[in-house]
Amino acid sequence: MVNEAKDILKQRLSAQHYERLIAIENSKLLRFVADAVELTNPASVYVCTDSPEDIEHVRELAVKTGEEIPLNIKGHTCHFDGYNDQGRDTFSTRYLLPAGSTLGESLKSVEKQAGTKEVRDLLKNSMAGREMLVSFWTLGPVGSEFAIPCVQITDSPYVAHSESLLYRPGYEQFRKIAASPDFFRFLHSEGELENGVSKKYQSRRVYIDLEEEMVYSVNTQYGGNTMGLKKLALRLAIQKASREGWLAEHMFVMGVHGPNDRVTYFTGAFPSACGKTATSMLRGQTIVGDDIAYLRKKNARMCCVNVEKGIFGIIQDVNSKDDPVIYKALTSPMEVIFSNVLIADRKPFWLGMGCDLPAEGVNFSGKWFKGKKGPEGNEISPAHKNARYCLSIPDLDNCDPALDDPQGVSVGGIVYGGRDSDTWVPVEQAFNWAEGIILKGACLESETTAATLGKQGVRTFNVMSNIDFVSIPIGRYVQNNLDFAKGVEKPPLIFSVNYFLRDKNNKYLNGMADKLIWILWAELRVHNEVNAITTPTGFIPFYDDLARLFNQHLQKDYTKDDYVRQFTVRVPENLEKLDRVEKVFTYQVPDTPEIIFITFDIARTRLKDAAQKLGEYISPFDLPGKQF
Ligand code: OXD
Ligand code: MN
Repeated sequence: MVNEAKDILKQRLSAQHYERLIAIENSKLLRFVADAVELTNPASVYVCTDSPEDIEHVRELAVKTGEEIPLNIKGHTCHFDGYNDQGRDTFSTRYLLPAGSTLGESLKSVEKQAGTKEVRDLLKNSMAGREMLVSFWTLGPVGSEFAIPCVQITDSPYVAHSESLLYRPGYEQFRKIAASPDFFRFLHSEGELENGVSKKYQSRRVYIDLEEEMVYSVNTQYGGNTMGLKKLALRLAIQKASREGWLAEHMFVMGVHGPNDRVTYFTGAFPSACGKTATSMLRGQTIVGDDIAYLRKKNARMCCVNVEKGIFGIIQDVNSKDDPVIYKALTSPMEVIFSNVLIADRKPFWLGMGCDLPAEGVNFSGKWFKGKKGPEGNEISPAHKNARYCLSIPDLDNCDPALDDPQGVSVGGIVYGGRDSDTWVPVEQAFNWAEGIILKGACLESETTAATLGKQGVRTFNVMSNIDFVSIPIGRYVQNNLDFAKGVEKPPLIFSVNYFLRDKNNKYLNGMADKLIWILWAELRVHNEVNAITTPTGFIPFYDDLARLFNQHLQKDYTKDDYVRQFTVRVPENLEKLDRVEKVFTYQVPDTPEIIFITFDIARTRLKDAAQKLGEYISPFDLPGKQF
């Protein structure tokens, strides 16, 4: 078998690229590449090492093929995905499962044999006339206990280029693991192109083989469907983590800077497009990562790393006032790939950038002018709501020094937040770890956004903000989170945050900048430096503490009226939420741990008792333990 693979590779690769592969001495890798070459039939194969010359080759190829267009600032390019290929396709992303097995109703799957045949048929000859790129990356800091080696095969230099910004190099790491079969594999082809974009988007498929730890992706270019190491690897990692006793989460990691130069590390799970990147980039704080974290227990502490080293972030609403660090990066000479923005005069424009947009240019629909209508008759917006930027964190002014620490950082606090217009208060600490996991993480609901294809604004259950990526039965996934605190001396405190709370007139109750205050308050709680008010749902801040923090960090007068509007406990909405989420667990999660239902009952009783004494809408000033 290996010899057969070697023969194929020898025939199809130049001596230089054949040698690069053979130098790794891994038969599983050789078979994977040989199979992909035979299946997709590329005109040539380029095996990338970690050298700057190889990354330069990929960068140049992206421009030569037209997948990226150079912009007016050095290092900046722009890529467009097809009109119908602007987000993660959660419908066509499926697990390949042997007949008769299931991961639970809510996780989409396809029978393995038939699904594998289907996607391989779509991949047949898909790279004809194009160069296949074989690149090696590492999830997590190179050489650390957290690290997982990965190999990505793609015919899209845009995908390989983006990954060079987002992930740590892995070729030398592969040489070190030698014959080990323990790595993730990704095979992607954009398929037939028309005007530079995937033509057969209706045959877009992203199929995940959990047993083989490999993913096929075809007829798509959008990063979330094609960059294997991002959300596709997260699915593989969740299963691996469950087997091995660690966690893979959809979480940022940031250094929160408290008094006297103290830095406390927080992780935060938010569904896509709900403020996760903006939180990790808060003014005065430092970023380790904005999207995916691996957590392990070490010496009775919970430690975590950023799986990535870059950001593939949503660009809408990034402006000099609200996101000064990113805005500066996006307007300075450094490597940035913009995608699906509006280009005019070789400059990128996006929604919410803080200036008027030009009336014409080029966007994801091709040549664009104000008033242009799409096939469904709606006006096409100048830039897509899910337009993105891709850059490397070490290029940012606020990069945390622990980004590449092989030990990871010790976690002090965890925040969960969704797009919630009417229930949760802006910040609240859970009473303990189990309540935090169950009533904050496992109860997350959010309104759908442009990060995924389909209707926006629909309130959906999104356990730990990981619902799109969970690859094990959901009950077991929650239980793994509950169990993770065992043996940890001081488990991180768990908080919920809500940046999207509105009043009866649908007006947001908070400004964009306010999130800094919630995070700084949480940091003080981790160190026991502020007291809190006990509510039926958790601990909330005292008014005086918030007023001081608003004044000190935002130079803003925080009024008692604002406080009451934001922190009033909304009993009916909280009860409705418990009922909604309980229904999901009851009907869609057959392996729900009993502790979830018990905890829901306890929370319900607390809410009802409080309502009886204090009414359905309880001002924080009416709650016990108040101090002014
Ligand atoms: C992302 C997403 O790109 O979650 O991070 O969609
Ligand atoms: Mn994400």
